Amino acid sequence: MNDQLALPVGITLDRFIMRNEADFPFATGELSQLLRDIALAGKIVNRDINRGGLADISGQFGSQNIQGEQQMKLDVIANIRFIRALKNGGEVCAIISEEDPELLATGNNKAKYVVAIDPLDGSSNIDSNVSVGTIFSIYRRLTPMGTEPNINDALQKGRMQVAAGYILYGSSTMLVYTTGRGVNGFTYDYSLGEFFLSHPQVKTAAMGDTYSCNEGNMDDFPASIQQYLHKCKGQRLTGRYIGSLVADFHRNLLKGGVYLYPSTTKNPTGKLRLLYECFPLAFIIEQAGGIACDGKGRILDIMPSSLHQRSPLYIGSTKMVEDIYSLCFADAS
Ligand code: P6P
Repeated sequence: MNDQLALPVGITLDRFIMRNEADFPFATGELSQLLRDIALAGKIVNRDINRGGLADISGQFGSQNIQGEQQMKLDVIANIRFIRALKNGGEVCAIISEEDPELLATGNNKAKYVVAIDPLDGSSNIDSNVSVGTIFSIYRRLTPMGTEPNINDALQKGRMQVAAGYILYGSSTMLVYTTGRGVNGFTYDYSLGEFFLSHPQVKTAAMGDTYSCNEGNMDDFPASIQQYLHKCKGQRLTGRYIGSLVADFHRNLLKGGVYLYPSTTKNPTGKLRLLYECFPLAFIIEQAGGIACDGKGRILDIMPSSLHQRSPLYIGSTKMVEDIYSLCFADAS
């Protein structure tokens, strides 16, 4: 399928969606509306984050999510904002959220889409004003329209995604997404309340000079990963680790590089979640010319067996990820 036609920088997200809907011969507008619903919730969460310290919504909420992680107040708020936008938008029959243990049926049983979402990834950083992000993945439901959705609608291979994206709440707020025809980035102008196309047809370099990894866990990593990291140091590559996946991923997407979160003793199957972290970012990186693997195979080929399943993740510039894969493969042989 051809990449999307490069449209002029400065076009609004809404007009971009409309122009590209025309390229989909059987488009009926639901996916376009769903993308608008996500963008709207992103604008609201952006406002909440920007006034976090002033509105007594910073700090911990006082409970844990299913992952056993302390929820921040803004985790809970962001989750409420996105779920409300997706329910009210009417295009989604079911939601899988990092913040909720079970599949959430929206009641829109005639809707054809399912969304997996991490409403606010990296939120443990938020009180120190480090960039955080929302990550989302969109599938077509498998159950018949008009019926109650079930878990099988959510447990689909990564390659079955119809769209994926993230919103980075950073020095500027950006929405970056793909519908399978390339990757495009939009920057939010809060004075106008609009996202504008700023990064058309993003492509990632085949090789980068940056690796992102929590080296504090180095002694816990598989030998092949320790070997790769020693190789990076020998080549004088730059270690950059923000500890916020969307921020680390976005930098590597634009400048080239690789992000690694291997399995550790604490997280023997990896820390990152397949459905709403690994799959959407893998779809984006592959659309931008990069690769994502778990050390055994491509992330997008994995068939998930549970909603909050975790996976090791090596994602970014093709040559760097291929290098990691070869070392993991040799280690396993
Ligand atoms: P560690 C945040 O909790 C997150 O899911 C990602 O955003 C980030 O890359 C990673 O975990 C950080 O994990 O163990 O290095 O603090």
